[in-house]
Amino acid sequence: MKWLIPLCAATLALEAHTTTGLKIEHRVHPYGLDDPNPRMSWRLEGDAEGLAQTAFQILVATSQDKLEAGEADLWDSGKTEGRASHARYEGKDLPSSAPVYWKARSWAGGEASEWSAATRFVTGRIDGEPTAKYISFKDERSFHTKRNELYLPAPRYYRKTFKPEKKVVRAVAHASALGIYELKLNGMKAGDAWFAPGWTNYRKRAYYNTYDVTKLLARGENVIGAVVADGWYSGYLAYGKLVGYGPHRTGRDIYGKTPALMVEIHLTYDDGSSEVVATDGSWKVTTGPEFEADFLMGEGYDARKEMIGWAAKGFDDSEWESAVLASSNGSVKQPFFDKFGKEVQEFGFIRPPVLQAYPAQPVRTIEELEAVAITEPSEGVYIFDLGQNFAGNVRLKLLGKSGQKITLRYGEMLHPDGRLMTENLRAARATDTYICKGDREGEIWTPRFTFHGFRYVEVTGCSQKPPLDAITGLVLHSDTPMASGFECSDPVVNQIFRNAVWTQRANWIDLPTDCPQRDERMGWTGDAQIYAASAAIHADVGAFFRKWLRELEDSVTKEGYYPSYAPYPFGHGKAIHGSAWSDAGVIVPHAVWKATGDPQFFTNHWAAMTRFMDARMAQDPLLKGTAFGAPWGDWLNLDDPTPHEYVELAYFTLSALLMSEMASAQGLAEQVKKYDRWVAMMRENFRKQYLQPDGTIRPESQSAYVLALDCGLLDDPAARKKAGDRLAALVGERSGPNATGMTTGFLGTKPLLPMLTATGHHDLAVSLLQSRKYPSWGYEVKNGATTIWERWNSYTAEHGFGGPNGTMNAAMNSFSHYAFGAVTEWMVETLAGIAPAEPGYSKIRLHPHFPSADAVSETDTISWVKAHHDSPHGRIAVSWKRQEDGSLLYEATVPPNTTAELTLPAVSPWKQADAKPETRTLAPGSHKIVVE
Ligand code: RAM
Repeated sequence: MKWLIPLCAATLALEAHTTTGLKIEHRVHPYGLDDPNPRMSWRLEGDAEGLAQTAFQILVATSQDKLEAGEADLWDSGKTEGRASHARYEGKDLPSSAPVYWKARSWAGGEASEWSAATRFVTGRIDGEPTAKYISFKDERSFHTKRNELYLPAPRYYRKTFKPEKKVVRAVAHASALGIYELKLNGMKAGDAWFAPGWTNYRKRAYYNTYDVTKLLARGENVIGAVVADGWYSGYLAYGKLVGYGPHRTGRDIYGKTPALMVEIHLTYDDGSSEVVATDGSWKVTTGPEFEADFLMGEGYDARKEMIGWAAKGFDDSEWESAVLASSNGSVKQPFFDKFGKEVQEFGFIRPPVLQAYPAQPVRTIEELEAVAITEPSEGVYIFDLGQNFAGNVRLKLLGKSGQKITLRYGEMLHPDGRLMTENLRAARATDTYICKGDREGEIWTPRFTFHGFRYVEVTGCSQKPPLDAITGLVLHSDTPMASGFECSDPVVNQIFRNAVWTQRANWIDLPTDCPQRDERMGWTGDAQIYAASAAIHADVGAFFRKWLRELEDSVTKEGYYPSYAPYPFGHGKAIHGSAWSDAGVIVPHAVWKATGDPQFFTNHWAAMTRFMDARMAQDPLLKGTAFGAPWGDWLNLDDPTPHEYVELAYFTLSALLMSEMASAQGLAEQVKKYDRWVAMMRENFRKQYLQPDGTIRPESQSAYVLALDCGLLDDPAARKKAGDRLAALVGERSGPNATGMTTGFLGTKPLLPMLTATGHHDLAVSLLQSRKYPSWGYEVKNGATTIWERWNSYTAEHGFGGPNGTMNAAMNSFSHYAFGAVTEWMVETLAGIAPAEPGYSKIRLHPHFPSADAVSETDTISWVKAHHDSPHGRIAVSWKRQEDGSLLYEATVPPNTTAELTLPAVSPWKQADAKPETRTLAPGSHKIVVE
């Protein structure tokens, strides 16, 4: 044993600890929670070495005063023995549409902590779904049928005045829309969400958002206002226009023709009685300054038409029309075109059969970006550089004359001559228009019902060169708490990590999208499954995936297959599926369980997951791997394809392995047996069909080896070693002075570095990570990337955006696609060495992997790494460093209520390359270790 442990910062004496980090259903203080038995969690904080919970107690009350007085009128869990820092609510029925207060404390080493700070959430309609009627404007226009003509209707403004009869002590609103909406009360915006109520298959389910509007209420007359735009419901959606899907192949009105609004405000009076103000035919409706508003096409705003004070008292709405019940617009049957042909469908109002509380953090403005430069590639055309590719909007600030038209266009890249590059946006017009009102004090505008994926904004129509602060970037995304950090001695690698995190942020707009800029922005399942574990490292994505997994299940085909994207807006009941894409239905629940420790991610979906596996088995009963759905395979590989059937066998095996693990976690012994049997059969079929006597795989592609190793096709250690060696050789064969030799696509890239490390080629893995040659992550960074590109060859210095002789499709070329960013999973779990050994990190695997001092020839080999992850138990932080004397300095912070298994070589890896690893258990606290 050569480990030297000069310092263990933790003290042995027991110190007071605190109970903190309270969450309910993976959110901190949600507005709108409709689970009758929500999951409540907390964590322990304190410096005492080995701090571990022995018991907990939760108090839940209907008011803060009661909670503070210890009067838990909803639930007192009592002192409950155990280590789990989460429990399901088991108190009285939660009140509907009401604030609820709770706190928790924990015991450790015989000592109770103080009570945590009280936290609050607001319930949704626990007592049933909202019953308010959906309202619309009277829609008499004929259905849009022209594919080649854009149709962009104006959002509608709704207004209602009401006078509470008595003194209101509490007012809780639930609101939803078919479309997207913003709600106001007495001129003030309720909540801070963008794009509420999110994207669902509105024909099956919609969400409502809950707001505590007590403080927005006034005495006497009150005004509710709402603006409703097309959003996902009836706006241009995904690649519908491009490929000719949707009613009349127009790509819009996918779910219905006329957006609709639903609001109910629950007023509780001081005498205990209550009243509900809800949408009905007495509301008024009109259009406002926005003359168009569409996710893909952009927004137009005529400031001269602003209606000052429209959502407040005293505004004259006598010119406004009366709203109508959405159902009164009647039936609208139209031909719908999709992959499966033509079908006449209903585009009139259909009330979503399920209305639930929005289960995740909303999309919010997370950050503002100042412009870093302005260029003028041609006269009067100003391009603002925000310095970072992201998704969101801008705040425009300018001085203009009444009627002056300012046009904003958005792009991720510039052409070499400085022009905005928009070819890759395809049919997304991504253009906003602002018509000035001529305010001498200046004008400020932010579009509200669109977003773009961009770094550059082109501004035209100004009378003179605008100042730098004329444009501010608003970074929007689902407000998942960010949870990771990584730094090392190579700045290029640090930028790779930042690029991945930014790409996740740019694509976390209500659901995991593939890209934020072009006419796609869909929840592609292949991308999501590849990236899910990385996503869960970078952010607390529990609530986010809780929502999306419902969308995924809502889109399952009648055969039982998970679709290629979810929501699946085209097909209405039918969907394309495919190997590795459909597997998201199994892989994502597994990944989120591992990260959060919450089994509901698979228990809630177990029936659908089982049905999927059985349906897939039914089409390949001998489990040989047959073509399964669309043949995307190792998507966007570099001329090194892997057969579709092979990909199917690999992914079917992987899913069966994960199903077995999740079945075992539920104690389903028969199902464990079933999946284990399938795995054995598939391994045998793999040996027969693909594995050669010399240990090579035919047909040979880099991804064939990677998948055989990663998906569990190859279990024999000697065979794995051979496959790893051959994989390394294949990369080597293709490498050269200007080439890394990597050829893997979406499927092969994520496990490439992990499998090289696992088979003894860690130095090669590190040199690929650190390479600046083509293709690599570093090549992107060298060429200015601030996000991860869709393709290795999205841009090359030689061929620009179009590939050699324009052979590459510049239109399908996103600069913000996260699949290749999944390398960050290996960076944190393997290079830094932080991984969950048990779901939710209650047991942590600390197993860093060190490159040889001269592993990398292009640049200095990484000599130190620092990383952290904020787990459910608190921050896990590690660092390692190659010291000047060749020894290894390792430091780790292990959070309370966990244990960590640390594996380090017995002798410094830079003194003896093949020193045996040793594993030790680390208790919560800080640890500093020198390996000589
Ligand atoms: C592209 C999407 C996505 C991928 C599919 C197969 O259009 O952007 O990334 O999963 O195709």
